[in-house]
Amino acid sequence: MTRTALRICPLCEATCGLTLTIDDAGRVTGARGDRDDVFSAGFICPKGASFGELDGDPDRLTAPLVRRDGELREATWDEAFREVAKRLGRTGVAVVLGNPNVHTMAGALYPALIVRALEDRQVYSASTVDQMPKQVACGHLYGDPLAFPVPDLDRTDHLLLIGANPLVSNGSLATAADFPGRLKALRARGGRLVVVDPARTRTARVADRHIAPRPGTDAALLLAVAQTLYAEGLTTPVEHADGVAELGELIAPFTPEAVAPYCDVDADVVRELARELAAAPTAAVYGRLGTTAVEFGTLTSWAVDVLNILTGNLDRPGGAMFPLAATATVRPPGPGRGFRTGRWTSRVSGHPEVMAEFPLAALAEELDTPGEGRLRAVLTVGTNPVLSAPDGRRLERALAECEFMVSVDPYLNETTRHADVILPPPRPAHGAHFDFLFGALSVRNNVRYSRPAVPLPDGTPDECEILARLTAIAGGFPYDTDPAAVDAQVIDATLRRAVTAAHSPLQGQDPAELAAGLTGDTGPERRLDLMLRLGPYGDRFGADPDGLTLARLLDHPHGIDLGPLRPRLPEVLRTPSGRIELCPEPIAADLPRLRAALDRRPDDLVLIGRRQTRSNNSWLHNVPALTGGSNRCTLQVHPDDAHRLGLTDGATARVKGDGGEITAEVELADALRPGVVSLPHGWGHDRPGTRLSVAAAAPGANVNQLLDGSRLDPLSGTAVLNGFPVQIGPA
Ligand SMILES: Nc1nc2c(c(=O)[nH]1)N[C@H]1C(S)=C(S)[C@@H](COP(=O)(O)OP(=O)(O)OC[C@H]3O[C@@H](n4cnc5c(=O)[nH]c(N)nc54)[C@H](O)[C@@H]3O)O[C@H]1N2
Ligand SMILES: Nc1nc2c(c(=O)[nH]1)N[C@H]1C(S)=C(S)[C@@H](COP(=O)(O)OP(=O)(O)OC[C@H]3O[C@@H](n4cnc5c(=O)[nH]c(N)nc54)[C@H](O)[C@@H]3O)O[C@H]1N2
Ligand code: SF4
Ligand SMILES: [Mo]
Repeated sequence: MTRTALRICPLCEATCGLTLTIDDAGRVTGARGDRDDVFSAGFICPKGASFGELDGDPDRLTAPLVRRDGELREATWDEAFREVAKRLGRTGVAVVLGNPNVHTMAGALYPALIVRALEDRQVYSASTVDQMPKQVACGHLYGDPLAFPVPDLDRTDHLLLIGANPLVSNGSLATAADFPGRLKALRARGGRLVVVDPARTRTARVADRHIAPRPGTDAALLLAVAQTLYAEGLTTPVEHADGVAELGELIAPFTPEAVAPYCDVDADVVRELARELAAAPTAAVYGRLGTTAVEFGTLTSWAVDVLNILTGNLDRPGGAMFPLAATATVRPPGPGRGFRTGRWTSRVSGHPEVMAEFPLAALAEELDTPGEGRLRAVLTVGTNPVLSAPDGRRLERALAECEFMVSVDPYLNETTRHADVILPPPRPAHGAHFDFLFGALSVRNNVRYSRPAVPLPDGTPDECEILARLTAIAGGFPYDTDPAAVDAQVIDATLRRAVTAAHSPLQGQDPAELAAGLTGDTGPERRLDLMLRLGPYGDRFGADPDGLTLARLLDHPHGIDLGPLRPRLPEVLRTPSGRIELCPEPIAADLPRLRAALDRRPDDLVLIGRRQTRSNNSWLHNVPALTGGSNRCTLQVHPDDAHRLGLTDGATARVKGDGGEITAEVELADALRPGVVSLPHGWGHDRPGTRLSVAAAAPGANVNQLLDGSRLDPLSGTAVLNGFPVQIGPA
């Protein structure tokens, strides 16, 4: 006998609804798209389809591991938490958070509590190898680093897509199930798709126009587009923007002619881009990893929004809009405190903090450099920085030497093999799922929740419980503190604020009484109920009887559609002026660096990344159904370059960068711009002491070993993963 259960897919930002088939033994035997899902309507990709195989991976850890006499051995949960409480300490701890935290409830609900509970800590995350430049740009423009405009995909007439490959990645910072179908629909309704990417990607192939600039030069390209808008009188700025005239002066040097040789894009093409953008009834400019993990990441991210603002497309249907999540905090409009970075700096290299984080690329030096203030201990949650961050070799030496390391991770992999304690979350089928983050990035407002598809065995904690217990330990409480107490405390604190806040519908009510009225079977569910009820669609504890509650959401297992995106300016703005600040001082101060780059001699060969359809960063290489075929770690080289470098298809190449040397199999690819080579990341599964039997059989090479951690976008601390120089020859 089999049954089915609904489960939102946690494997990428598209957040597709899946229908799982489950057998009597609780094994997931199949996954298909849930046709009734209000957001994804049946869409699924090969990763989602192998949910069952991933869920049942025999290499997944099923019990904690604790290091005894130098070896990681299985232990009980009690022993493992006791060991953490004994050795983690509350000072000198690095908290390192990885990508899966944006895909789990635990990752949304607890890391901030752990950080706050520690007395003295440093925080690192995948943000500084990913989207931090966008956050800095939005922070300065809108006063809120989490106010991301997303392209209004379903209504736009013109999409200018820069450094993103949603046909492979399925979209990022623009949550849209079935991105391919939505792009097809855009073109079917007469809309236009323009792709800017040094590689002719799968997305570029379906575009009306593909422009292939030199990697890393997009900031200049986009500013020249903006400069053309001014020069030709094509600006129609949104009414909430300050600094329009000042901006025109600031970017005046970036004329199409001035940037053309640097970008290797004709000045006329730049002008056409500007005219098309201005002429489109509605248009959205959208950039992703090729605009963030680059030398001028923050400037490029800022330029993307500048174009949306100057063409009047920010915050209007068909343009770039701010989603409104069901769990968003409702705040009265008005000026805010604005956004600042550099409130403190890192010990070794003096990197400014950005959103209270230091660059992930600087973790190794903070760990291995002796002196006062050196980190003692490391807590990793869902991250594999030995592969995903620059110079993994140095980082792993540092991890091996640190006093104590604990990892919350289902795998014994390149990073976690250095831990003293590994706390594995259970199979995804055992977990509840709610996308706290992606509601704020969704191209259509919606809310969906999945309860666990398969009940957890008694005595096994889910990831929320694991992190709640770590929160208690970080706060100095006994290792066996009831995790529910952590949730209860958060609920109490939130309600105490809500009953005193100005404009709150709960003013004067009794927090304890309100807390008693929450529903949900677990602490995290009660916290979700609270956030939904206080949120913009919420019932506000009865003030709006038709409003959203957890109970109401549970009555809609395929989710609730909350409608198309709606204009939200000026309510989203938190700048001191209460306006969009187009020319923030830190950004203006970085422009001379870009201007200087225009005169630089281009590098002979630069490397960019590429994502693979059946992969996800560093951790899906152990699922047999997703291995092989296109999912291999090959160095793509343009045939002209290969000829010049003495490389042939299938040969082994030696690749050298600042941080070291690797070898990889050559794959000839005329889809690349000459002078550009490409390697995917997340490979390099050849280290001893891991438990990844499938991945180890086809390990690939770690592209990030080519970096030494010194190439960063200075405003955001984000590593330059795209467009860095390499030397290549036959092995
Ligand atoms: N050269 C290069 N490097 C890159 C990139 C690139 O494009 N080029 N991309 C960068 C980007 S965008 C990102 S986001 C980072 C990602 O880098 P990381 O944040 O390090 O993420 P992953 O490599 O996906 O590793 C995820 C880890 O989480 C574990 N895990 C999986 N599921 C769960 C779960 O449910 N709970 C917990 N606790 N753990 C889980 C996995 O076993 C694995 O150890 O890589 C970056 N690195
Ligand atoms: N299948 C799959 N899906 C994923 C992931 C995965 O590993 N596999 N990872 C997930 C994660 S963590 C993220 S952050 C997203 C990322 O989502 P995307 O950003 O859409 O994915 P990428 O493939 O990294 O796309 C970046 C594009 O930028 C181009 N590029 C590189 N350098 C430059 C440049 O200087 N200028 C321009 N204009 N373009 C450049 C690259 O050729 C590439 O096509 O994908 C997510 N989805
Ligand atoms: S597109 Fe993303 S969310 Fe949808 S099934 Fe594939 S991996 Fe899962
Ligand atoms: Mo990412």
